[in-house]
Amino acid sequence: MEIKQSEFITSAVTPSQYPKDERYEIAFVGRSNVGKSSLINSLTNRKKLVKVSGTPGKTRLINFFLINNDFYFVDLPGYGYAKVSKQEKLTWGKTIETYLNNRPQLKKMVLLVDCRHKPTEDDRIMHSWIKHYGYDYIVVATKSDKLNKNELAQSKKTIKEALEISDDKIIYHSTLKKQGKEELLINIFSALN
Ligand SMILES: Nc1nc2c(ncn2[C@@H]2O[C@H](COP(=O)(O)OP(=O)(O)OP(=O)(O)O)[C@@H](O)[C@H]2O)c(=O)[nH]1
Ligand SMILES: [Mg+2]
Repeated sequence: MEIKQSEFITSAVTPSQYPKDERYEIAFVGRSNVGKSSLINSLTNRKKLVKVSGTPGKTRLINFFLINNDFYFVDLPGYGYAKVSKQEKLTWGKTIETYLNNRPQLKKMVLLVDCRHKPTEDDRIMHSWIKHYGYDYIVVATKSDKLNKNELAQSKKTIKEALEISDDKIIYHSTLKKQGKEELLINIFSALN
């Protein structure tokens, strides 16, 4: 599995700003700073396709990237960043819900959680939205280079319990070690076929 081509297409908040295109989409969602942009860069073999934030909580827009001239990666705005106002949190929720509400071309959601932490209340709400809307999904536990083998086993147990999911719903990924990349690409491509 390989991504040979990737390009930024557009940023959007409202549906009228989404690409006018029926091509399939894979959407990435998770807490601010969890590593969404880094993961997209890793999968596309690009260092700077998506800006990796020094300051978390910067991405307020939905960003669309055309992959292999065939489908889109959709980088959704990160949630759970403490320093944003209540109003911004509402806007975030509305932006994501509007996107999820009417997206027949959305073939899979990638829900990112930090492998070092127990999934938060926000993560659990996001997970329940995905299930509510009936989208296929995979959970990616990010930054797996930060844990040793024992800690990884404990992390898996914690994430599985918190989200009430089975083993085959979680992939561990590290941008530093490129761990989990091939497995995730296979998972994504299989949703597109
Ligand atoms: N060690 C390690 N650090 C990572 C990994 N992935 C991301 N990071 C770091 O985590 C920080 C946040 O990464 P981003 O990719 O910007 O996270 P994001 O989810 O896009 O953040 P927002 O756009 O603010 O929501 C950066 O400092 C990255 O370098 C990883 O696999 N391992
Ligand atoms: Mg980002």
